Amino acid sequence: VLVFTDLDGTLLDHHSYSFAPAIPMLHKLASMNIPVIPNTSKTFAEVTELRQKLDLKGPFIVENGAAVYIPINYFNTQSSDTTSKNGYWVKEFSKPREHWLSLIDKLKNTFAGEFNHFFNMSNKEIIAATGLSIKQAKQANAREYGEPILWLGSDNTKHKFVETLEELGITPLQGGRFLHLSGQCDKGKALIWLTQQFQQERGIKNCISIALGDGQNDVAMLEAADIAVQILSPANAPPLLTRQHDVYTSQAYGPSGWTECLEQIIFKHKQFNP
Ligand code: 2M8
Ligand code: MG
Ligand code: MG
Repeated sequence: VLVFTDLDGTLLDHHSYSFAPAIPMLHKLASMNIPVIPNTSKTFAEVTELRQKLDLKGPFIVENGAAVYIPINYFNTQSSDTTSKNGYWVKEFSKPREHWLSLIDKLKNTFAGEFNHFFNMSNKEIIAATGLSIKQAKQANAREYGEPILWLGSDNTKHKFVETLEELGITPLQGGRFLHLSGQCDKGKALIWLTQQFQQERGIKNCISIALGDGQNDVAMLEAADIAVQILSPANAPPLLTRQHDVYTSQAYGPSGWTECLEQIIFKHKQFNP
């Protein structure tokens, strides 16, 4: 069993970024040897700090599926499609940030004054938009692959902006606060790739994946997993899924809802217990 989890609005509270209500369940999953794999819009810099606080030692997925980081020697063999970087094996699914920044530059005249984006924002502006601390705001801006866009204009112009991108073959992903621009990657593709790595490594065909998320950018991950958990969010309506089976929806927000649904799943699938 593998647990793939979104962070903002899911394992972390949308406003306070606290994960306190999830601590007992994190301990329980650790005692059951079930890896908890962050699958998030956040950057490598943000996740490496957070996973220490969460006491997670395994792989993680950053910037909406743009890259998978596996601690070196977490698996016995390195997959040939990964590179080694900063103590991790890295599988990349997106072009670098610069690519998306130059594309955004080309759209600036057509959508003048309608949006701002992280590269162009001061730490103060990022803090005002997110409620992060200055250190966290810098880590959030240390992006390798994609670019978060803060929409200032109307829903109508935002819709036109998304259409323009889609005509260029780009599918932006909507997070709790920002529209994320990166390559043809999403949290679902990254989940599938990493699940295959676990299966090859363990010589088994059917690792059960559980995915938890609260936003539109989690849909691909929730569709790709064996069990999907929609976490209730104060910021947006639950993500619309096409699948009907093995879907749980939390009653509580964020980390409380995270615990609530994992308790139900573990109770229902008693075979998960060692
Ligand atoms: C951004 O991600 C969230 C994910 O839902 C959003 O779009 O609202 C990212 O910039 C991330 O790096 C940052 O930590 C987060 C802070 O709320 O916002
Ligand atoms: Mg979220
Ligand atoms: Mg997210």
